[in-house]
Amino acid sequence: MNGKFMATPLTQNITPDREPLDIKQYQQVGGYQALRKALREMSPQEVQQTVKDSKLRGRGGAGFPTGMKWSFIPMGDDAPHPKYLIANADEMEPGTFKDRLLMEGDPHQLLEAMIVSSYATQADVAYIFLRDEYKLAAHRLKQAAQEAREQGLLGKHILGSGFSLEFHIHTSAGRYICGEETALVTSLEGKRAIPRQKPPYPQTCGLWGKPTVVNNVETLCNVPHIINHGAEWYQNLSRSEDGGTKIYGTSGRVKRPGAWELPMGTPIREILEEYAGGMQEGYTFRGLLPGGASTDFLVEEHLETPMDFDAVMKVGSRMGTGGMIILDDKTCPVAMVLNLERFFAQESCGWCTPCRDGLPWVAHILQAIEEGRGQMEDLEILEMHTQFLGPGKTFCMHAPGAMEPLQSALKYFREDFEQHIREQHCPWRS
Ligand code: L3W
Repeated sequence: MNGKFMATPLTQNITPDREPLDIKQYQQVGGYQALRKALREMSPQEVQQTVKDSKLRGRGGAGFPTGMKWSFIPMGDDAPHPKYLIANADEMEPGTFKDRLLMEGDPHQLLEAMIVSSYATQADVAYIFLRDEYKLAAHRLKQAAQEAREQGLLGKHILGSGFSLEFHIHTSAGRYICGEETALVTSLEGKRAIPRQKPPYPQTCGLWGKPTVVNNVETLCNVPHIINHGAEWYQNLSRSEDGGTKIYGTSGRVKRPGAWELPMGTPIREILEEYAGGMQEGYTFRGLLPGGASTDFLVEEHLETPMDFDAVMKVGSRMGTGGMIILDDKTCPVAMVLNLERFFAQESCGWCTPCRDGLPWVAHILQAIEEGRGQMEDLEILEMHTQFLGPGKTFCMHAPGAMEPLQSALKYFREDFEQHIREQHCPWRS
């Protein structure tokens, strides 16, 4: 899966075109050792502290410190039960396919991670909230869970300890907003998937009002390795302040679109040129969205930026999921942004007015510009919408996320928008 960099804990067992390891093979390469160690040698608080010390941050897009998130879960005799742990596997961010690789390629790794993380937070029930289209992942995870149950690694009194865990796989309703943790929880309760007010955060008031941890799949998969090798080892894998590795992805007109597990903080140019092989013949790089569609464009001047949460933020975007979408010179940036805004408009849950009505309006204006019916004033209207639909103006971060590619396209590719309007047609269409 990767080239010269060998410390790839998350993907070391994944080989394309091969069936994932069965439980026996997984155990032969050290699988379930972290679970044994956690249950036999560590208290839940010690597991939490080790993850905190590792500086693991959430890989779903927001980068919230994982150990800190766990520390908000009520512990001890007075804690309300049942408590829940949910793996957010509703991977629907455009350009993002890292969690799919992890689940299809090494399902036992995720299971072990969830059992250890449930022990750390003393969860009674664990769910995988899985994107409906991920049929192969569902099949392999079900098979892995069955094997784990048969070996006493899941269910009652795991490995003869006092810790028990009920486990379910839930396939999602097929909406992007279900990946937002409170909409996910609402959907899992069988209701319409709309986000809830935060605070209270799910850690104190989540599924059916009970303490709930929601972590991304890639985030969780780091946990067994941190427990096996320690926080310092994990931190040292990284090239930046944030610990560990990151699965970066590329899509677009690069020579080798794909995903690579690399040290956190690997510079963007290195990922694009050494791993993705640079641009295809005849195509020139114009920009990229670093972490799925709901992030701001970066351009040539940003290519030396290390891909980590803080460094990408400093240059005006967010690392997000690390699934980079590349824009080339033969693709119309207006058409690209129109395509994204149509997606976001369709995926609005419809709960709050600015998002429900604003996103289709943005898509409508972009379509007019793309089809050569735009006016210069439309650019001001689009700019205004990036404010009307910005942070704090809507119930959740769906619409503000949707405004990130638009506002940065208006900044970096403004001349392309103006050319469409001046010439009353799309220069990329004959
Ligand atoms: C306790 C506080 N907990 C924050 C927790 C919170 C959550 C996590 C992150 O969106 C982004 C979004 C997408 N006390 C807390 C606290 N937490 N403050 O930390 O929370 P938050 O609100 O910063 O973000 P979020 O709502 O979880 C995630 C962006 O990711 N994104 C999309 C990714 C999509 C996928 C996918 O399809 N799989 O990953 C890409 O950039 O736009 O901004 O757990 O409870 N004071």
